[in-house]
Amino acid sequence: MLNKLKSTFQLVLFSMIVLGLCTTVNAQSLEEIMKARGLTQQDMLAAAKTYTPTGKMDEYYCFSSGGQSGHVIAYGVPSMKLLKYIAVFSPEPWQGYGYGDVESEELLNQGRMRGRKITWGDTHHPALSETAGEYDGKYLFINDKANPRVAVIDLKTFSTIQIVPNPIMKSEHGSTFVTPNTEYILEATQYPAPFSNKYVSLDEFNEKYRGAMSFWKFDMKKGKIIVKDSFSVELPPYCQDLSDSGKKVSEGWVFTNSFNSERYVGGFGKGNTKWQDRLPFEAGASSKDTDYLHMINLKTAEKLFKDGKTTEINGHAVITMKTMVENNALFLIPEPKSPHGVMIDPSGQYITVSGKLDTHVSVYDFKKMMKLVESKKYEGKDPYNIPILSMKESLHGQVELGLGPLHTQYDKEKGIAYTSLFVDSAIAKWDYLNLKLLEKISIHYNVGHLVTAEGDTVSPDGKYMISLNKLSIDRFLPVGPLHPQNHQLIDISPGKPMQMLYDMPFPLGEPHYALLIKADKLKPIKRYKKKWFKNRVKPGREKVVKEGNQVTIHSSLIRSHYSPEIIEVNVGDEITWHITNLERAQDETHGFSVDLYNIHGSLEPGETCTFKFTADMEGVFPFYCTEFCSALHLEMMGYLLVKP
Ligand code: K7E
Ligand code: CUA
Repeated sequence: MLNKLKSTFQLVLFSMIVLGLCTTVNAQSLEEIMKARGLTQQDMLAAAKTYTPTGKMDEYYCFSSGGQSGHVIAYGVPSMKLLKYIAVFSPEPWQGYGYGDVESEELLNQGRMRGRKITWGDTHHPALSETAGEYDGKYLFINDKANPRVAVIDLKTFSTIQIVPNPIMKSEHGSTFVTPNTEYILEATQYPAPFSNKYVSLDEFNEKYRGAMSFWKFDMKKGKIIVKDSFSVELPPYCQDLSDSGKKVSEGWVFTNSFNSERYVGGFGKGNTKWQDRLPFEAGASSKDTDYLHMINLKTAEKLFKDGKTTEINGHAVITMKTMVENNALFLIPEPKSPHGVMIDPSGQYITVSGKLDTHVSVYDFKKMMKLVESKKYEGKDPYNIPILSMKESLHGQVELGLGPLHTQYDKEKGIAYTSLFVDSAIAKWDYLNLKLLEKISIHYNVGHLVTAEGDTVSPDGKYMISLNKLSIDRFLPVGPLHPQNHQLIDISPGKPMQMLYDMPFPLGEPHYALLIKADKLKPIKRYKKKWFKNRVKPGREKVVKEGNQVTIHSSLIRSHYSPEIIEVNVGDEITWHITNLERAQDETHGFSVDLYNIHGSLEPGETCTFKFTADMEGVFPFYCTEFCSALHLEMMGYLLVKP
């Protein structure tokens, strides 16, 4: 409260901080603003911590999954200013993604599954490429839970460069996570299904339905997943959930948790006319007290793959559970039931698992787990003959944090972690070495994932945390029954209580995970290089080439005209239209739309795009630049004349 500020001097000083001015501001007016807008001193501090004056840049990029939009969203932190929607699995017209541009159509076609083009994705977990366990700012990866695929995004251009469908999974979730030098991108199944594309009765669930962990080999130099060097490990039909790669002491191992190790298959529908006759999935899937944390030896799996100890399924190499077990490369450890989240601490030794239905968070000690593995001390075997390690002997300990613990992130300070509490609508700060709850902060409302600055690397930054909330209820102006979600920025500076700084509505889909990376690690380009495009049109070499019904247009554009401007073709002609933006000036993007043909492109400085379509409609079709690129932008147009 203002009256707590004892002297005018303090008020002036405070005002200076808030407004970031070097000169003395009018204290009276600041007081008036606070009064008029009902702002507290805390509010003013939060404003000062996030306000980023015009022209000033943010300290971090946040890359958030875009949920059902199939996109990824980038925004700046601490300002929470939106920067870009990166089109990945869904067409996006502004970026000219999926509207006739050959390159983007090619990408969307890479993502075909069983021959079908899929034009959306349910993105959950972004991962940044790492070198020695640190973000290197080069590539971003994202998964599609609904149609099991992973995508590669180049952070030089903030655009998607590859989509790889999973040949054996029917749904996935524990993806994307990378190994410490991005040798592999992990992808784990969610809902078990047969690896084949054939019908298999649910009566054969235990025998024929399977989970898996796929290891996509990534080539950092080429910026590409090398499909033929990638493989999967067969897993039991438990619903594998989230995954994480070991680091430092646990490097070479990979972890994924699971739910429904009961292998319960529902429910109402199958011969049951009343749902009361059988438990629905959710109840049947949580009847046991524990599920299984899976522990996979990646180094051994890689060797087995290279030695050809695999089975080919749908053209993809799969290592069976049997082979993995025979080679001491697959283990299970009980974990509190229906967990969600397995996160490895910066040292690689401690693994945090939260059971949604348990108030405790369990901290496993990798060194203890390895002792059990090395001494072959097993508590038993699961129905697939996989050795089970003792939970008690693997645990470092458990801490009671609150209701519905989900995901964990780490702090710069040793031993400090943050865990989201879905049911409590809070985030707990706790000490996972000494197993103590330290502090809680309320969020609004129902947090899923949370992210701290570089919080899943070997050296987290602390400073900022973002709570990725599922509900926003009363935080924003109402927009009908479908509310935006709410990203809340929280100050986690050491030695002070956590402070809520900012609410950002997230209006595109339900984001799950997000990552925060230091802005200076990224080096995005300002214009495309000529040599990247084989169909580049040199100025003065524009032309239209007709061979039968094949029409190839080599055109260029620069403020404020297309060359050529008039194109005459016959109905049925097949058009290949190469367009080069000759601009060198920063941010001088031109658009390209052929009216009524559902064609739209974004020609960024130096870029060449190719559009392919059949001129199957007779008539007159203006084409024009859709970006307001200059004073004569409206004049930047031409005609496509299609003769009968
Ligand atoms: Cu918790 Cu898909 Cu990681 Cu949603 S997931 S929140
Ligand atoms: Cu180019 Cu408008």
